[in-house]
Amino acid sequence: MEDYSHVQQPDLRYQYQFGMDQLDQMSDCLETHGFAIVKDVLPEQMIDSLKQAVFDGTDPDRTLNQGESGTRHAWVESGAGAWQLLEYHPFMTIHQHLIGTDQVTIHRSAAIIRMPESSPVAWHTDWCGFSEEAPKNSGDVLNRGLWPSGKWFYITGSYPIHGGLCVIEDSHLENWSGPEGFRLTSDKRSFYPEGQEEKAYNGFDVPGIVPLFTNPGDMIIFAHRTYHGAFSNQTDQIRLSCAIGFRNRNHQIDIPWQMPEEGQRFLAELPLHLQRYTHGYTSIDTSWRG
Ligand SMILES: O=C(O)CCC(=O)C(=O)O
Repeated sequence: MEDYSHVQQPDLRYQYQFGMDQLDQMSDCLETHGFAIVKDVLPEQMIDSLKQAVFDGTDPDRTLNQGESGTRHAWVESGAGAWQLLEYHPFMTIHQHLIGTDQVTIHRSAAIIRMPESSPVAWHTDWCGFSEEAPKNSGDVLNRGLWPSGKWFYITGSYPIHGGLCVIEDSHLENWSGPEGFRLTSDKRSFYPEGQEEKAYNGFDVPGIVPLFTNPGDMIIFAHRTYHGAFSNQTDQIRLSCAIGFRNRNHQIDIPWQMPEEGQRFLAELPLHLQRYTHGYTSIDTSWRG
């Protein structure tokens, strides 16, 4: 296990944590620094039911072992446990503020379980818009927009020894060329130490790193280009996180895959009053290759 004792909570050189009544400042911070945290979005009882929904959608039979991680793509399709977020006004208010309209559609969603001793997640950007080639996989099709990419709840908290998230300040800027002492990989999706093999870096001794320290009800937001990674989970507590993200529903995406059965079931079963969030819903087929 790596030693994260050197990774401290950053001094608040700039304010990056906001209340629900400061959403304009949240957007300014996101634009300026590439990330922001909204404090106390979720009430206590919702945090507990979301934990259950993350297990139900990601590892219903609880088969994950020590050291493993599990991701459920299109977690919103897993059922009512996830849909409670769509019913929750403060959650939708934040998203509508971020997208700049109430005419939003569900874009992507996911839940992640990271067991004790699970490995770190190497530094990367989710954005695939650097490439001018035809998309090669589902992420490449869906991650080309200019709206925020991360919109996570780390519902067991985010902090370094618990597999928390970290971002690199200013890495959302168009001319960002990697941390000092590092080079961007040729696809620009990650970086590696100068003079070493070109391979996504998973160390945390990186200039500009901002480890995120959040409570279970806080929402972590980052911009489409922001480079991020996650520490290994060195606690004996399972780490849980989930997210549902939106795009402006006028932004149509032509999907090259057939709507998977689970996506079809979701569209049919979602209560009528929530179907305003599924115009142009794409679902995802992670096995699709272009
Ligand atoms: O928290 C994690 O385990 C990783 C999250 C991540 O890499 C992502 O949002 O792309």
